[in-house]
Amino acid sequence: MSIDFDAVIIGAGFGGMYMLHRLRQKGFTARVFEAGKGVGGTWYWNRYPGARCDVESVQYSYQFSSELEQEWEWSERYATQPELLRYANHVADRFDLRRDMRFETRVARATFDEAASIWKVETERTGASGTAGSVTARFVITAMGCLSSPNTPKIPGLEEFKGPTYHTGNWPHEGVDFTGKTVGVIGTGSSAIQSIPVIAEQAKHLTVFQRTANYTVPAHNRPLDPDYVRQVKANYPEMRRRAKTKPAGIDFTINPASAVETPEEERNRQFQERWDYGGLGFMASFSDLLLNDDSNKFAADFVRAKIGEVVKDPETAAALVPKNIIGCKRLCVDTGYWATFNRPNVTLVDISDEPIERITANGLRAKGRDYTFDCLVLATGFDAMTGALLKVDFRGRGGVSLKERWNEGPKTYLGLTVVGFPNLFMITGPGSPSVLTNMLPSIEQHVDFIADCLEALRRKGKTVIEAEPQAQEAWVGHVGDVSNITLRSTCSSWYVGANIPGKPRVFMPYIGGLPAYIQACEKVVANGYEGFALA
Ligand code: N01
Repeated sequence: MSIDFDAVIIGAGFGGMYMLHRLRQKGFTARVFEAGKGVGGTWYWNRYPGARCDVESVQYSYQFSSELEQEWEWSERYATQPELLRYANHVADRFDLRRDMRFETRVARATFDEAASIWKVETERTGASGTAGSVTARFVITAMGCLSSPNTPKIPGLEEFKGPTYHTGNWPHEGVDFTGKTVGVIGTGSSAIQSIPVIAEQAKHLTVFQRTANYTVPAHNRPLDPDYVRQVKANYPEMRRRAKTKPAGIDFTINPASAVETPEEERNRQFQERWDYGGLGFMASFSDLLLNDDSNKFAADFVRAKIGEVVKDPETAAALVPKNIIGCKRLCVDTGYWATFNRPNVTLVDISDEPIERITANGLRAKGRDYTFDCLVLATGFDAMTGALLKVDFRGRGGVSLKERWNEGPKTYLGLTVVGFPNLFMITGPGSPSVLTNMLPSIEQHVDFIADCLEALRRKGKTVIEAEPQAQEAWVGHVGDVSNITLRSTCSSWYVGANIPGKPRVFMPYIGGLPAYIQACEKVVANGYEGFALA
C-alpha cells in the first residue's frame, strides 16, 4: 500500500509549525491539517480584548533558530495576541511552512491499519478552502494545544438569548465593539481577568458573574527597553539554558527559602519585591508555597490584603477575596483588574452560593433577579488537555477508540504516546509538563524528541513504535505520585478536569518540573527507547 506522507500533523499552532520544520529538515514528508484559516493556534482563536501572554515575550518564543531570535523585535514585556499572531505568521513565512499546510480542514478520524502499520486520516471542511478526504501516513502527530476546546457550560436557556454570545476562546476575527452596550461576563479566570478591564472601558454597563474568586498578580506590563533587548539578544543561549533548569521552564529566580521558616518582615519584603516586579514569578517568592499549607496561606493572605487597598466598595472587595489555595487554580496576571470594580459602570455578582438559574431572552436570571444585557461573554474556559484530542475519533489496535481507552482519565507514556496507538505522538499531551511550564520550550522539547525518534527508527530500519503497557503504567503512577506531593492537585481546577461535568478527576499534567522530565526523556533515548516496542 502506498503511503501519502511520512507524517500527518494535526494543528498549525506553535507545536505544528515547528514539527513540520523539524521533519522537513530531517528529510521526512509531512502534511499539516488546521481547522482555522491561518497559523497561530491559541493566538489565532483567542482574540478577546486584552488577550496577551503572561509569560514574558523574550521567553515565550522559539529558540530553535538564532537568526529568528535575533531578527524578531518584541515590543512589550508581555506580547499581545495580535503581536503573537504576527510572530506566528512571520515564522510560517520565514520557514516557508504554508505549502505543506491545509487550512479550514479538520481531522475527524484517524484509524490505524494494523496489517499495513499506517494511519488513515480522514478530514472534513470547516470553510471554503478546506478539504474533505482521506490521506495515509506512517505517523500521526497531534499539535492541537492543551487549551483549545472551548467549554460552553450547559446553563439552561443559553440558546434563548436574543443578543450575541461570544466565547473568549473563539472570538470573532473582526473584533467586537462594546461601545454603548450592556454586557454580561460569566467567569473570572485568566481570560476574563484580562478582558474585563478592556470591555469595561467601552461598555455602557458591565456585569461580572463570579463563581470562584481568583488570585491575580499585577503584570506591570511596559514597552521593552532597547538596552534590555540588546542584552537579552547577546545572551539568549545562556538565558534559555538557565530557563531549562527551572521547573516551569522560565528564567526567573526561585527563592530557595521556606515561607514558614522566614521571619514575618523578611517574608513580606520578599512577597512585595515580587509583587512590584509583577508576573507569575510571585509564586517563586519561596520554594514551598505549593508544598506547605501554612506557607501557601502567607502568600494567599498577602494577595488578599491587596484587594481591600484597591477596591473601594467593602462588599465588592470582600466578594473578590479568593478563599482557596493560591496557585491551585492557575494564577492570573492582570492589568487593572480589581480597580475596574471601582468604575461606576461595573457590577460584580457573586454566584458562589447559587448557580445561574437560567439564561433568558434578554439576559440571565441569578439569585432570584433578572439581569438584562445587549451581549453576553462566556469566559468559561476549556475542556483542557484531553478535549481537543478526544474530538478526533482516534482508532488504534483492534479498532479501540482513544475515548474508550481514556474513559477513566488519560493514560500516556511520557505524555507523548499511548499503549495500543502505535505511531501516534502527542505534542504536550496529558502526562507531560505542558501547561505547568512555558509552552514554547516544552513544545520544542517534544518536537525534537519526536523528530529524533522518527530518525532513529529510519536508521534502525523500523517502522512501528509503541509504548509498552508496563512503561505506561509506571509513568502514569509516577505522574500521580508527584501530583500528590503538591497542593495543586487538591482543588477543583481544570488541571483535574473539575470544570467539565462528568470528566474523570485526574491531575493531568506532569508536575515534576521540566528538568526532571527532560532527564526522563533523555534516559529513555539513551537506553534505546526504553519502554517502547519497536518493529
Ligand atoms: O478559563 P478558566 P480561562 N457558571 O477555566 C467560570 C490559560 N490562559 O479561559 O472557577 C459560572 O480558568 C469558572 O468558574 P469556576 C491559562 O492557563 C492563559 O480564563 O469553575 N461560571 C471560571 O471563573 C488559564 O488558566 C492566558 O468556579 C462558570 C471561568 O468560568 C486557562 O487558559 C490567558 C461556569 C473559567 O476560567 C483557562 O483560562 C487566558 C458556569 N456554569 C487563558 N462555567 C495568558 O497567558 C465556568 N465558569 C494570559
